[in-house]
Amino acid sequence: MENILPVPQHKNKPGTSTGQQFWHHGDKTIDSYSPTDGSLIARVYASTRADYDRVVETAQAAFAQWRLVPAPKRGDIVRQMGDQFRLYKSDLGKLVSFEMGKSFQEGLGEVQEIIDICDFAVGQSRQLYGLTMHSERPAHRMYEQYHPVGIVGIISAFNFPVAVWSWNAMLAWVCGDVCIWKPSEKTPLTALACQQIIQDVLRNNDVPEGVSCLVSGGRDTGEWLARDPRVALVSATGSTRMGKAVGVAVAERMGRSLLELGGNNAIIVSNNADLDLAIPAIVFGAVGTAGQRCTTTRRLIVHQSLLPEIRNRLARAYAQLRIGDPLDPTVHVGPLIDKDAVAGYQKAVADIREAGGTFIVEPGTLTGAGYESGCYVKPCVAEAQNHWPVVQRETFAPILYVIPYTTLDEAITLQNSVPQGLSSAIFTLNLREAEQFLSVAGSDCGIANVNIGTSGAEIGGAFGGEKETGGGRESGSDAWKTYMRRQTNTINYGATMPLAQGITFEL
Ligand code: UN1
Repeated sequence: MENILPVPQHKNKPGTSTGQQFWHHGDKTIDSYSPTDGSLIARVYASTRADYDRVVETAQAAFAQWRLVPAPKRGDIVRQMGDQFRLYKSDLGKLVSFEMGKSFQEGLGEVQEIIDICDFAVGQSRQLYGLTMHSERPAHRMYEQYHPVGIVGIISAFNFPVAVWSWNAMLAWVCGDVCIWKPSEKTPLTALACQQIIQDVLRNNDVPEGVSCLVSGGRDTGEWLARDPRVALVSATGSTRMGKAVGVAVAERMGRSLLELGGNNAIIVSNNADLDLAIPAIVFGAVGTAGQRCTTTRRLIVHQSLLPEIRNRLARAYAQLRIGDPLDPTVHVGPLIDKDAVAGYQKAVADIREAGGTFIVEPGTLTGAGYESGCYVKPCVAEAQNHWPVVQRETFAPILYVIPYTTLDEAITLQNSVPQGLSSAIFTLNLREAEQFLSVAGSDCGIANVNIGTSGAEIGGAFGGEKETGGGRESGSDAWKTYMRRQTNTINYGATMPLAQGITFEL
C-alpha cells in the first residue's frame, strides 16, 4: 500500500506537520494496524508537547497572513485541492478502506465527500454574506461582517478518517482560518496521506507554512487543543464521552466548540411504507461501514402489523450479505476497527440476551480463513425494547433493534426517547404521516428524512444533531458561520451625534 500515495517513505512516519514540513522529536509512535488482516501498516511518530507548541506558533503566524488573502483567492486554492483529491480518489479511497476497514465503495464515497465539500467551499468563498440594517439614527448606516476566528482545531474519528477533516478544514480555510488537525490515533496514515496530497497546492500557491497543520497523538493531544486559549474553535467528532470532556474544557476558557457526537438513529416503517424502498435503505443504514457511522440505523420502529413481513424480508436480505476483505468489490461488510470494538459488539449482544431480546438474524464473531484479524462480526437484528439500556446507548457495530409500534404518535415518541438526536427517517407514502414526522411535534433530530435512510447525508445540508449529539453543524447550509466571528458595525456619516433609544446627553 505504501507506494500508491505520496506518503513520506521513512520507515516510521513523522506525525507532525505545518503544511509543507513534516517532523518529529519524540520517540513515541502510534501503530496503525489494518483491521482487514491485522497487519501493522505504519508507525507514526506522536507529536510531543514541544512539537504541538511549535505547530500552534506557526499557525498563529500563518493566520496573520492568510486572513489577508481575499476569500475568493482562498477559495481558488481549495478548488485546486479538490482537483488533487480527484486525482487521488481511487488511491486514497483504497487506503481509507485498508486502514479503517470500510468497503472500497464506501472508501471512494468518503473521498467524494472531500471533493464535494471543496466544490461547495469554493462557491462559499464568494458568499460570506452579512446583513445590512437600517439605523434608527439619521445619517447612520449599520451592517454586519464576518471575520475569521483564527486557529481551528479539528479532532476527527476513525470512522470517517478523512471526510470529517475536510468538512471543517475546507470551510475554515475559505473563511480565513488556519487548521490544526488531530486525526484518530486508529487511522493516522490516511491523515498523513491527505496532508501530502494537498502539499503541492500549498507550495505552488505560496500558502504560508502553518495554514494546514497536523498533530498526531491520543487523548493528551486532544486535550492540548481543548485547553489551549490560542485555539479559537475546536471541532470534535467522536463519542459523547469524548465530546463532553472537550466541550467542558473549551467552555472553561470561553472558547468555541463544534461537537458532532453519538447518534442512535431510527427508521420508522409505517404500514403505508413501500417496503421495496425501505428494505435496502434499512440494510445499508444498519450494516454500511459495519455499523460504525454516527448516522448508522440502530433502531427500526415498525408498525406491528408489518412485523412478520419485516422479519422475513430482513432475514432474506441479511442472508445475502458478504462479509470479508473490504477491498474485495463483492463484499458488503468489512471488519470492525479493532478487537475492542468486537468486545463492545459482544457485550451488547450479551446485554440484549440478558434483557430478554431474541434475534431475527443471529450475531457471531467470524473466525478462520480471511478473518484472522479477529475483527469481523456478523451483522445481526434483534427484537428489543426501546427503554433497555443497551438500546439507549450507541454501540459502534452492525446491530439493529426492531421495536414495534401501533400509532404514529407512539412511534415518534419512541424515536425521540433516546439521549442522542442525530438522524432519523420515516418510510411512508402517506402525506399526513410524513408531515407529522417532520413537524414541530415530530422528530427531534438534526436530520429527518422521508423515504430514504438515516445515513449517507449529502454535504450541501448542515450536518449534526441535538441533545447528546452535541448541537454542532458542519459542512453545508450556513455551517460556515461557526468558523467566523460576526461583527456589527454602525457608521455615522452625518455632522451630529444622536444617541440610540432617543437619549439626550447635552454638554
Ligand atoms: C459520521 O459517521 O461521522 O451521513 C459521518 C453520512 C456520512 C457522514 C457520516 N455522509 O452517513
